[in-house]
Amino acid sequence: MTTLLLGIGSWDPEPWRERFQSALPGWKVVLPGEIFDRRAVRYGAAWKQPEGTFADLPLLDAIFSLGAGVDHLFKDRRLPEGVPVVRVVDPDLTTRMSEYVVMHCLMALRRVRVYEGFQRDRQWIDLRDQPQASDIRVGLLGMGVLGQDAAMKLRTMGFKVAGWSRRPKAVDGVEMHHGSDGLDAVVATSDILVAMMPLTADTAGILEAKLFARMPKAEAIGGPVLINVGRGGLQNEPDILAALETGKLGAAVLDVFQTEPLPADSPLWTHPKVTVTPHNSAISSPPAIAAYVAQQIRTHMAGGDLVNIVDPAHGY
Ligand code: NDP
Ligand code: OXD
Repeated sequence: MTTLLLGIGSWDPEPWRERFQSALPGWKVVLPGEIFDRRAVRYGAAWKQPEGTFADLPLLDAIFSLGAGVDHLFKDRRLPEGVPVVRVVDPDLTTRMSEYVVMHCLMALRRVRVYEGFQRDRQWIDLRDQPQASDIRVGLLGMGVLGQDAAMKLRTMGFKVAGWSRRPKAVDGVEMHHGSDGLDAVVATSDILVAMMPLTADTAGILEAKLFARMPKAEAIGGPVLINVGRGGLQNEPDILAALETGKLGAAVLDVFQTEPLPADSPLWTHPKVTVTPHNSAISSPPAIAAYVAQQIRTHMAGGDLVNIVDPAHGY
């Protein structure tokens, strides 16, 4: 029986199996460790799969990441070469991400953390100094599917938006920069810096002390704000903590971490200027993402092309 192999490491696989089973009637949906015919596996779908999940599958046609990112696949040393890796591009996930980014930019603009502190102390304080969104510059590191949607929605709220990509690109209403020279230009003019790019050999550790030192003072919002929704491997956590202490950063909103789940003894949990969320700024919802993958499988089996295949040479 034609088989889909689900390699899921950090989520409960059963809701995914159920969804795929109903999206692909007549298929067998199996998990690593179960007994199945390896020659029957035509497709794989993965989120943080156990190493080697997709090795020794002679008729494997494609592997689908169950998220937008694919770093979890490329770090598997036994990932079969030459099998296309497809990522998620889906409005459900994109919308969730933009909600998160716009919400945290608005919270920084309206000094929500400061007012929560006043409320805790029963203090009726009005800072009066209230910038408009149009006074605040948001820099988006990564201007792909997610960056471009967030840019459009941030502009609708009035923010000034700049973006950074690997290759030159034009995006309506956004001041675009690219390459290593372009990074300086974006960082130096971003009151709020949002990391929305993949973790690759080129981007690992990019959010570090030297970059924070180049951010503007952003006094209107109490200091520059870092938002990382990309990957934990982009950030140097001791540098973030040090920059918060010296005031190089005014606040950090972190959805992703070097180690996930974030260890209980991490000082990030309790830092008064840090917001921690559990890597859920844009969750992959089983109904939406299983439907997306199943549609691609049907198209491919009917002789059509897969879309949103990533380039292994660039790692995204
Ligand atoms: P895309 O591939 O559509 O966009 C990636 C962007 O990053 C592109 O603009 C690309 O540049 C840019 N980029 C990549 N490498 C570099 C580099 N070396 N220098 C400068 N820019 C670079 O990805 P998505 O927008 O769909 O997703 C982005 C990332 O968001 C994912 O890879 C994942 O890590 C993360 N994510 C996190 C989630 C969460 O819940 N926290 C949920 C979903 C995604 P170019 O345009 O030139 O190719
Ligand atoms: C993704 C994620 O890459 O959820 O989609 O991190």
